[in-house]
Amino acid sequence: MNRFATIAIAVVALAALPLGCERGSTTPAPAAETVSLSAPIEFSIPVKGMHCEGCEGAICGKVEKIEGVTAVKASHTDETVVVTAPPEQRAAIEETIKKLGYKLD
Ligand SMILES: [Cu+2]
Repeated sequence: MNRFATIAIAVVALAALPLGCERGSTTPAPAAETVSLSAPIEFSIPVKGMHCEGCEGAICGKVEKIEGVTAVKASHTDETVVVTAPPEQRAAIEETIKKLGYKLD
């Protein structure tokens, strides 16, 4: 009777082990990598110093790589960069444009 109980416990313990492993391996974290950003909104940033399509392209290329940015439209004739992005990313976007050598109003 006693020996049977010991075996039963051992079987339960063995059965629980791979189950625990499996639970551990299904948890790894795609969720942990998604930073929580607000919903993107469209806003326009006045930018001085763009004088051709090359300038527009330089700004678009850099800004669209910023996390959360879903659309960028630069216009040297309007002197604006219209961005669709989470509002908390605005500072990073403006900083990126400044680093490219353009002036913000
Ligand atoms: Cu240019």
